[in-house]
Amino acid sequence: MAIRQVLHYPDPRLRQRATLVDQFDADLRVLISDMFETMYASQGIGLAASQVNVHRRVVVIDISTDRTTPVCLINPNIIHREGFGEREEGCLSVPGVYDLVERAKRVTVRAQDEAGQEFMLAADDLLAVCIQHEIDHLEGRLFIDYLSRLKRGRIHKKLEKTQRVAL
Ligand code: QAP
Ligand code: CO
Repeated sequence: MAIRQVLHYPDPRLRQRATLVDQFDADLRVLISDMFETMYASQGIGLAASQVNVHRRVVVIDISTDRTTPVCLINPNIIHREGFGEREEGCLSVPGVYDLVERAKRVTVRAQDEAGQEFMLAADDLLAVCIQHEIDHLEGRLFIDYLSRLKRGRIHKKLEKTQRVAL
């Protein structure tokens, strides 16, 4: 197990589209366990493989407060959406930035587990939002893409600077 480095906006690698997982092997299991470890260590509720610079369709989520309800989605697809709601989002790749985003209130997702077995998951509220947010990462999309140009410009300016300091 290892904590992996999380890419920060505006790193262009966050814009890469992730490809389908077709090998359900030991490498995949290591990736998944590292992703959970990285997410738990940074107090996150969701992490996509894209954020640790692995451009494969893998997502881990745990929205429980006691951190005991891990959910892993491989090759996830939203097959049903219902309703709309606005909720404050953040992202480990956009540290210190939180803002409201409108998304579907309920989703049904079809995915594979780490053994390649297909399953469906119906989610609402925070879990539904988190699933949509993480699947966006696999497409190279970030929650700040839904904000106004003005807000995005400010976020870009702020994080571009801290990125430079970090190098
Ligand atoms: C996505 O985000 C999400 O800025 C997961 O300094 C978030 O886990 C979906 C985090 C909210 C729905 C609602 C962000 C940790 C964690 C930060 C996260 C930070 C430390 C974000
Ligand atoms: Co995120």
